[in-house]
Parts: sequence; structure tokens; C-alpha cells
Amino acid sequence: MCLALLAAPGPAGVGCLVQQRCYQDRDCPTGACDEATGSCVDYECLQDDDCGGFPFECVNKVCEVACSDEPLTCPEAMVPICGSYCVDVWEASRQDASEQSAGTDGSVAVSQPGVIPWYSSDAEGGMNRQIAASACEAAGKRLCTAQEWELVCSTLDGLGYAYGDQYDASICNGIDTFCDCDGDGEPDGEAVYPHCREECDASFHVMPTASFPDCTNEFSVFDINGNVWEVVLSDDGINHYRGGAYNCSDSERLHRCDYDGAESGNFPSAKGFRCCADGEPGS
Ligand SMILES: [Ca+2]
Ligand SMILES: [Ca+2]
Repeated sequence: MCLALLAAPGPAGVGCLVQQRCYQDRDCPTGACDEATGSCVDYECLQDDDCGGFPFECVNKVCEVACSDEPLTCPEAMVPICGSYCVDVWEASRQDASEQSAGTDGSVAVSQPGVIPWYSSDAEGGMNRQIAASACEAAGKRLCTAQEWELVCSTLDGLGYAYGDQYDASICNGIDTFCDCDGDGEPDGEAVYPHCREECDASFHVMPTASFPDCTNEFSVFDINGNVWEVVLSDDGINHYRGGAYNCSDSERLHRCDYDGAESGNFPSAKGFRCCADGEPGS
């Protein structure tokens, strides 16, 4: 347990913070790194572009979301966000994917329920922002930015997870979801609890998209937390994955909407994506 000394700013969401320091902005999921002190500080924007552009704007040096009331028409299997952009309802999959197989056709990304998503655990190029972006572009879409992805996950309410602020091991596909704590050889269903995997057997595994009907939010997107990580657009030369996966040893932390799974060595595994698109004004 880490009970004290948390008042000092530090890398957010990393558990016990006392011995930790940040080295760059990506160590601070919701802010910026003051490299002189190694502390996370609130990010200060100067212009809207610093926040990612519409619907994100800079108000008094703080990035805020300013939605449009104008209707936006999205391609099939996508939903409009904030009158600004569209996002895939389901994690991306290959067009020959099935309930049992992720498929092999790497030509185009598809958003569909009930199939194994397109993902890779290969540390070397099995999945990255370039592969994901070109698969999205082949579908007439594009890769989501980090800001877009996080708004889809946390909504305008700034939630920790799509389904709420408290980690619930049974709602999305994480490492605790299939805990068998009563030892009857079957997953315990709604009786699973945070970090049960540390005490009980758990046959954690990837699942077809939309297998968890409550793993969604007001935008009606599915599996934004868990199942497979989702790479987002970045310009710092590093692959950034969001949302956590089915096999994260600390799903409570890594599934968070504000957690940035920046690629490092073999981390993360189970890397997938979902596409965004600009949409068409009007209904
Ligand atoms: Ca059981
Ligand atoms: Ca996911």
C-alpha cells in the first residue's frame, strides 16, 4: 500500500509514486513533464492546435472540448463524436476474420461485431501506427489521434473507463475477467473482482469484438477498454497504444482511458487499432 506523499505532483496513475520521476511528456498521461524537477505539471496550451484542433480548443491555457451541435454523417459502422469526427464502433478487424480467427487479409480494416480483432503481439512491426494507418486509409478512413481516442473513451464526463470511474473486472475483457476463484473450472462471471488474477486461476484470452455488451458508453463504441490495445496517431516517432488489453497484468491501471501505452521493448503485446474518419456535415 502506498498511503502518503501522494500530494506532490508525480506521474499520474502509476501506483506508488514516491520513487518515480517523469522524463518526458509521455510519462505524464494527463499533463506535461517538468524535466528540471521530474514532476508532472498541468499542460499549458497556447493555441487550439496545441490541443489537437476542433473539437479540442485552448481556453486559458487549458485544453477543453467544444462540441458542435451540427449533425455529422458517418460511414457505416462508425458513430459521430461531438459533431467533429467519426469513430469505428468496434475494434478493427481483417475482412476475412471470423469468430475463431483474426484472418490473414491485410488489405483493409473493417469494423464489425463478433470477430477476432486484427492484432499482433510481435514486438517487431506486427502492428504499429503505419500498418494501422494504411489499413484505415484503404477503408477511406484514418487513424484516430490520441485526443480523439481519449474523448471516445472518457466522454465529456472525463471518466476513467468507458463504463465509469471504477474499474470493474467483469465489464470489459481484461486479465481478471475469467478468474476462477471458486475452483470449479469455470470463470466466475460477475463474481470476479479487481486483481483476482493475482490470487486465482484465470484463462484470460482475446475475444471476438462486442463480446461484452456492457463494455461501452454513451457513444455506443465497444471494447475501447481491454481486449486489444489500440494504436493512435502520433508525431514523436513512437507507437502509442491505448485502452489496455486482455492480458495486462494490471488491467485496473492499463485499461484507463488516460493511460498511454508507449511502445518500449516487448511492451505492449496484443496490439490492435480502430479507425476514425472526418465524416460529412449534415444528416
Ligand atoms: Ca468458477
Ligand atoms: Ca480495445
